Amino acid sequence: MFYPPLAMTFKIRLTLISLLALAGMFSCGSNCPAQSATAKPTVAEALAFIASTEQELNTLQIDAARAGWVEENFITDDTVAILAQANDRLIARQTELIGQARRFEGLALPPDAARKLLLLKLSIGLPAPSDPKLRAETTQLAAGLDAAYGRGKWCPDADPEHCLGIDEIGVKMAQSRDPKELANLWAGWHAVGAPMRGDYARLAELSNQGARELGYSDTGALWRSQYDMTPDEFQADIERLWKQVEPLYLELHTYVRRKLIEKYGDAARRPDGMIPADLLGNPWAQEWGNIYDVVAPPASPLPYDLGAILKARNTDAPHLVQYGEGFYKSLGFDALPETFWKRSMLSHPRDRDVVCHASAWDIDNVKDVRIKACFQPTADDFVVVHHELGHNYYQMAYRNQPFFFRDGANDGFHEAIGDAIALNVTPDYLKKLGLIDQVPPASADIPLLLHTALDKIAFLPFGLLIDKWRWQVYSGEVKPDHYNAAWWTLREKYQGVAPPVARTEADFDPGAKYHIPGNVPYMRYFLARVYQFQFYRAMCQAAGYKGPLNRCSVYGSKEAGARLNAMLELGHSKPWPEAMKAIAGTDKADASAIIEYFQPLLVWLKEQNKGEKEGWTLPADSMK
Ligand code: X8Z
Ligand code: ZN
Repeated sequence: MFYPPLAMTFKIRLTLISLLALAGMFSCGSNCPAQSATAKPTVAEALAFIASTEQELNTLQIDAARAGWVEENFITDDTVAILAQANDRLIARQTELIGQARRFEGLALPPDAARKLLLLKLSIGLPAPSDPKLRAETTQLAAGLDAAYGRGKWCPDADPEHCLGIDEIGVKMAQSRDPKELANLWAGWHAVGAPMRGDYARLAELSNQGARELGYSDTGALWRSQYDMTPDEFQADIERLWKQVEPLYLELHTYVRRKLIEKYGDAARRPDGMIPADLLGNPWAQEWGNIYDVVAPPASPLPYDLGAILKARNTDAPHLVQYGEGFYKSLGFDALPETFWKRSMLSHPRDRDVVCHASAWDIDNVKDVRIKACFQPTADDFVVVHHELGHNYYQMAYRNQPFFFRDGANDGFHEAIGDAIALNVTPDYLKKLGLIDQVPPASADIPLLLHTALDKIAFLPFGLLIDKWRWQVYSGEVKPDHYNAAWWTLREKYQGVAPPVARTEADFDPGAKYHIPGNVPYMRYFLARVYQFQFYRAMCQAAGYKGPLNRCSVYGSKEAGARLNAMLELGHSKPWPEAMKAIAGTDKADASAIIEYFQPLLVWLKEQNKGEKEGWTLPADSMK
């Protein structure tokens, strides 16, 4: 998504133009302290600048949020143009304010004020050149790419009635067990990316120019600067976490590959040991829970099929969301506001193009929270509901913070809240909801853990590689004529998956993943996979739970809710390690909780994989 990515997933972060914004002057009007261009600025001037900036950005942000909301709910040439203009104003003003704030550098400010100036400098998600023509080109390209994804369809034949959007393709790829059909669906959806290549390359170039004007080497460096440590330290921290979890992924990959070969034979077998990316139940092979039935241990079907139960009960989208809301309420959080139900888009409208990819919004930075999604009664969407509500409850928890602190401790925190809550959807909890009649015996733990691992563990290398690709693109290490090859080099290296049909540079497969045309940074989701288990374990401890981690549900625990809220209400007011401390008692990201959660499965997988060759070989030209 092109407007600052936070706009879509949690809020419009930065904002529009002000008539008060005269060159070299603060927009504090008659309240401006006396000043001159050369005089050394005072603390009072800095505080006045911050106060007026917060007010201005807050007001203007609402307009940009509305433009984004309407465009994604009703994609037309006009809404795309309106969005581009809103973001043009937003980025222009943001860039000006960052420039003006430079004069306060080196001034001894109160810690909160210094942090606000730092956040002002960091919080621009799509930097653009200050040349108005180039900036307009940037915002138009970005809005166009977002719309192109939303409009994307695969038409298997000449009848337009048969065209499929990504929500329908997602369901078909989850359910089909026919390798030919899967390859067609995969290739059909990935064709959506190809026309985006030129625009994407130009957008990266323009965005880099904007980043350089702001003092960063490229847009990737700006993105990596958002984590209360240097970009290099951040990269090292990511590698540390990946090394902690990589062994789990290798075991899962080895097991799943064998089961797929048992099921599909040659269609799944490759001499290099990689898995064809279309056989994993998801258009991007990012989460594999949908193929549980294919890889299930003998005589161990899942004890219940949540998707089938929801469907049999004709659970509609609002009802699905009410399940999620019920969980948050049980922890002591408020009900969702009336306006949430009136203004959210919860199902695919019949008669217009929308961006179906689920997102949570905070339109007015106070209480106008909403979800935009095309929910279906599936187990996947049961999780997505909790995920999106996690964003909305975070937004509501930090709404009393000043403007600059109304955000997550970092973007990974924002992505982790709802997932941490969804981990509590245990058999015990489903029985409490009346969705199942009986809690399955302890022997069902391995099937349930395997199902969860297919989503959570399988995702880890995917979450890692998307921005590894984008960082290479932004740094210039990967040039446009190698976009697709570089994408697959990373997919092969980290995930051990291969394209089911031949790829060339006529394809642009990154474009078929929402967050690339949508300009949403992705490392946040990798971080969130680690954080969510830390948050979940901390809530379980707060609730006084003592058993195996995978069976914990804190449903109804006000103590767990209070522990969570202690972190949520901090928003972005403190560096993220302090927020981590507030919930988990440690100031480090740490994969020990995810490892603890899956420990029984890891033992089981190792047993299953005995004698099996682990891993895969990479093509010689990508071994560097
Ligand atoms: O994009 C999302 C959320 C919205 S913030 C639905 N997720 C990533 C994805 O779908 O690729 C959640 C998991 C990863
Ligand atoms: Zn999210």
